[in-house]
Amino acid sequence: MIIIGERINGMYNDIGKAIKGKDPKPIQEWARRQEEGGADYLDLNVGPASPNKIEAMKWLIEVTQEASDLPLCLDSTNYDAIEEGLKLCKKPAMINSVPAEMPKMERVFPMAVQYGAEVVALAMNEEGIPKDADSRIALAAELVATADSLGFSPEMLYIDPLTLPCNVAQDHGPEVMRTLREIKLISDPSPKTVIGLSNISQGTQNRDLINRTFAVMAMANGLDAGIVDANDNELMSAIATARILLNKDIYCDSFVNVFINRNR
Ligand code: THG
Repeated sequence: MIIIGERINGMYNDIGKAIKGKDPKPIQEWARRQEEGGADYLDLNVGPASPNKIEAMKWLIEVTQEASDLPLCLDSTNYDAIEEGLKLCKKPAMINSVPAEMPKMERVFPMAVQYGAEVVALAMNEEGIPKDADSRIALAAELVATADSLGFSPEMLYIDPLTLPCNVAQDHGPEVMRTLREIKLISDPSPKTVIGLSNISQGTQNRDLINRTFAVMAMANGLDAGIVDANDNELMSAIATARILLNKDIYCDSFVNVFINRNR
């Protein structure tokens, strides 16, 4: 599974404060820590409190790139902030995200083609997040068809079935699993899938256990990428183990020592 580190998000106090006070240190420290933890991409989200989203995103990209060479996942609903950000990214980035709404898809997909970016697309539209798998899959099909009509390849597309906290939307769990499986049948080549993992446990007890259980379940149902806490060692170990059990990595004792028991 592709690991997208979730931690550089203005929703966290330390990051929100760092953005406001233009202090690069906490950002750069989290960039390095997540890379060490095993992140493949770094999600950058300026958070709800930043008044100037464009300037904040540009600053976040610049300071992050001073600390890490990882590709970036630009997490914003402000597409001007994303476009200005894409101009600064040293590596092809990921745009996070676009819903199945025509004007937004028409803004995002051509921009992604222009900058060689991947796209995270949400299984939701003007009416919100559907409860059942069939409606999510229908939205995913709409996203794939629209992307294709705008010259964007499904292989560069990561569909997010969207997860709500299990304490308020417990019945969504099995629907998300079926959505993950059936998204692979939409097209050939198929789109990829991604989930913002920590959403599933917001407001619950024992968050880490819920996160890692959900992660391996989703992986068994075909999940390709996750926006996750890359510094949760139990989670990262569970993901590494699931990769072996799903035959994505070769099992050997030295592998187990290096990747599963690391940092313990
Ligand atoms: N899908 C996509 N992008 C996303 C999400 C998604 N981006 C944002 C989010 N969801 C993924 N990132 C996070 C980051 C943090 C948390 C959840 C998801 C989180 N934060 C603590 C909380 O809210 O309890 C904050 C604690 C604190 O403030 O210290 O859980 O689903 N495409």
